Amino acid sequence: MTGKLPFEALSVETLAARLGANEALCSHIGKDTSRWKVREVGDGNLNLVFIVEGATGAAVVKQALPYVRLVGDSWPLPLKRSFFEYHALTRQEARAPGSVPAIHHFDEGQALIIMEYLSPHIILRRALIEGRQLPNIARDIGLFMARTLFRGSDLSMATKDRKADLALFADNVELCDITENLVFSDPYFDAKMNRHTSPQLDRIVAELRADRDLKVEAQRLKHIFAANAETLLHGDLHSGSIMVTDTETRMIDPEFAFYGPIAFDVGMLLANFWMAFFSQRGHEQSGMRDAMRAYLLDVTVEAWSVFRTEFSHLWRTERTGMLYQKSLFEDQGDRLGAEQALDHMLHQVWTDMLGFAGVEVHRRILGLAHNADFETIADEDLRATCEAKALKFGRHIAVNRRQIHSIDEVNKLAALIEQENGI
Ligand code: SR1
Ligand code: MG
Repeated sequence: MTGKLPFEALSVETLAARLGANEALCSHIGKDTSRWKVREVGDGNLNLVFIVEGATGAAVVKQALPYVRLVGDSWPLPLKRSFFEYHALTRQEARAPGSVPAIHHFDEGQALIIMEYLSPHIILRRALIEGRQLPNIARDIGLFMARTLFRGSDLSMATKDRKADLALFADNVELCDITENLVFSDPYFDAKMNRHTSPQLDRIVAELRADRDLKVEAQRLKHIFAANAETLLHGDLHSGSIMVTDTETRMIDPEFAFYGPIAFDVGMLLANFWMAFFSQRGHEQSGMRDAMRAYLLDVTVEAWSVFRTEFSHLWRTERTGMLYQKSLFEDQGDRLGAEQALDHMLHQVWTDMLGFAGVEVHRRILGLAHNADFETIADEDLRATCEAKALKFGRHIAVNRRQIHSIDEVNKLAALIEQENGI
């Protein structure tokens, strides 16, 4: 296939005929297409994802569709998101080696990426719903965030390169628009595609939407998201964008990548652990999940601590960009000045991270795109109880983020809300 053919969506039936001559794919799985087995496994909101197994191996073929899969062709979405995903993956691999799947081939015209088949990895969200405690995820994700977010910023890159990259990713307009609306605005009014567990949550939802402080805070966060082009973000770093085994962690799906605030990836990620925490009550059919709840809070502590430590290490050892240049600090014998600036920066990331986490919790319960942590709780009253607690928690950390000083304080609040009765 060449990039010059008009775009055509692949199917299980056509994939072998259309990609049978693709050298990159054949070199990984074998060229005898009669032995290829093709499955479509995409369960995300946007794309087609095929697993193709051949005589000598397997690969993933991911193809963007010209519309939002979750909604259908009434919501067109440009194919170029595949271009941004490809370029984000190459940068993430360079900045945090081994953290993303290997790319075998990219075809811009067909909006498809052929990449490493991760096996026996499963989606982190699924593992957390099953109650699996994975020992390495906090460390792996903390390192990934620190390395990609630091090395994609003006703290590290030559400013000419960063500006060129900023211009490249600035065109990811439609995916940013999804986040701008779905995360920061739609949850806070009666937007058309919203849904929530009803009637159980109706009163709470009405209260949240009438909450002026919350609405203002959500818009301040949207402003930071849109205006603070600090670094190349993953842009959609939730537990559905991470694949795991007991010992390995890989980040996938960075099609929402663009230049935004460091705190956004961190906040979205931690929000998903806090949602996993509040959803555990709904998954206790085969036994209490107290240990899992404690594990999930520990993960937030460790992920934040690893992020901070690694970011600080890179600040001290790789600060080669135009921001807080060493010529103003260390080279003048003012090491403490550099430490003071680092403290300020981490404090800002902390405060904004809490805000982004709060609105991410809200949008997964009130907006269009829900998450399986709550959705798989079949008993609607029980689901609503879990969701109501998460909503309360999300509101508190978003609105009071400037008064919260430690992750232990956040987790104490989560534990207190979790123990409350009713909704
Ligand atoms: C219409 S897309 C909805 C959500 O799915 C993606 O995974 C992003 O999180 C987006 O907000
Ligand atoms: Mg995705």
